[in-house]
Amino acid sequence: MTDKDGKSMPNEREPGVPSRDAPVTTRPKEPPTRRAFLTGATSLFGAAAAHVLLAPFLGHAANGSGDPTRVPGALATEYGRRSPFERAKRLTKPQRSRTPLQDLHGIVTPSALHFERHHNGVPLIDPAKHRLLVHGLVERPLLFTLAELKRFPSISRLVFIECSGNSGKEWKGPKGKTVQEIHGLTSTSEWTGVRLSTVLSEAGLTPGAAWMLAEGSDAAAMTRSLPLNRVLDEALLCYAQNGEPLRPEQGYPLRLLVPGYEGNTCIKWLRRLKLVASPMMTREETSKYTDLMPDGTARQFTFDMEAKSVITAPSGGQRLKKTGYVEIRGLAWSGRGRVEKVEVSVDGGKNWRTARLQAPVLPKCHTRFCLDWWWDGGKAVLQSRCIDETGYRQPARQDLVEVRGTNSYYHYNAIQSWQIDEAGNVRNG
Ligand SMILES: Nc1nc2c(c(=O)[nH]1)N[C@H]1C(S)=C(S)[C@@H](COP(=O)(O)O)O[C@H]1N2
Ligand SMILES: [Mo]
Repeated sequence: MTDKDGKSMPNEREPGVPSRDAPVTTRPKEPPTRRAFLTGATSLFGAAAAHVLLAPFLGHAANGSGDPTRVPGALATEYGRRSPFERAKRLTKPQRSRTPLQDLHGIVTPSALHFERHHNGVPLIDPAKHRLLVHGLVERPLLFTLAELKRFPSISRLVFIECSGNSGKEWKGPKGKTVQEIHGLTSTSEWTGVRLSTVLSEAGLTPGAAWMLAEGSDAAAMTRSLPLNRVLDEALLCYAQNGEPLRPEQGYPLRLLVPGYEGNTCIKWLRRLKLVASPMMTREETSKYTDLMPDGTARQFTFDMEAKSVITAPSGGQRLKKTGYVEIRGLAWSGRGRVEKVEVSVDGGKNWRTARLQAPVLPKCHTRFCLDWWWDGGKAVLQSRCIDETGYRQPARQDLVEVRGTNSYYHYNAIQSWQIDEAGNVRNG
């Protein structure tokens, strides 16, 4: 097909030629026009979205028969897209967005749906100009380009990140509506980079180097101090996520990843590591990321994300439409290591059954669990609890509050309850 200037129009194709054994009469006499098609599509996808999302599939649409075997499909693309029928999206606020956990399968979060938390926006950084400075208590202060960092031996690991503020509003009681709204500040990616220990051994630590300040090159210039003896074995300087360079939102072109630690330690847009003798007591580790205890003291440097789990289906805001078989599905994780076991209750914690864990079960990584259930149409309260390889068991809300009080905002990992009523509606409770 050509337009009026005679140029070929790759997105608009002839209606399909029927296959040999298909009756010719099924071919529409008058295929709907592109305009008519878009009008129809508009009701499904919205005006602006219809043009963008469906443009590659116009050949199909013009065919009008609804039979995808009767017309050649969309052409190959340089950078892929999802089906225009799929609508899962992040729940955004200006400086954060939440992963739609209820819509995901397995353990990997698609990069485009990884949660985001930035303290002052996402910077635009030219990787060719980006540098990492390593200085302080080192024998040789060094300035690295990205190309130099990529030359070092690489390592890839599937690891979750969780913001320590995830589910923080639940300290005051059940507040959020959906699993995305309550627990969506956690995601899992395969991260690739160079070990922190590799880079630090190039610089050479001098005696007395016990902590490390990490700094980002965003408008917040976010910083955290980290204890070297805890992070040296595992921390990575990452330049890739799920097989491609980091997304800008995840710290392009370089981020720190401290597996199992609270998300804010994973400094994005990383530009500086300073080796020091003791923590620098920056704004983020004094006014911000501390936990106020019932006696008025504040716990500081509570880095580890304790074991947690949540049922993602059925979950808040959803409705069970039929009685009978339901696969209860969820995610469990621990910043201390592997998930050992997940137990699920359908009666508000009176009885517990052991859930199936889907392989792979990796340390400091989301783990998918499932349980067969028959819903009889009655009321139910769904809960899950994670037990990690250290033997730690995710606490009930009252047990957590007994120890921590309700002054805290960060590090809320209590058991989530989903109430189901006789109509099948699922609510936080
Ligand atoms: N430079 C910089 N690094 C940062 C932040 C930031 O605002 N600036 N936010 C932190 C917080 S609070 C979290 S929870 C994680 C979120 O990582 P993500 O946006 O890739 O999910 O990044 C951390 N690293
Ligand atoms: Mo965070």
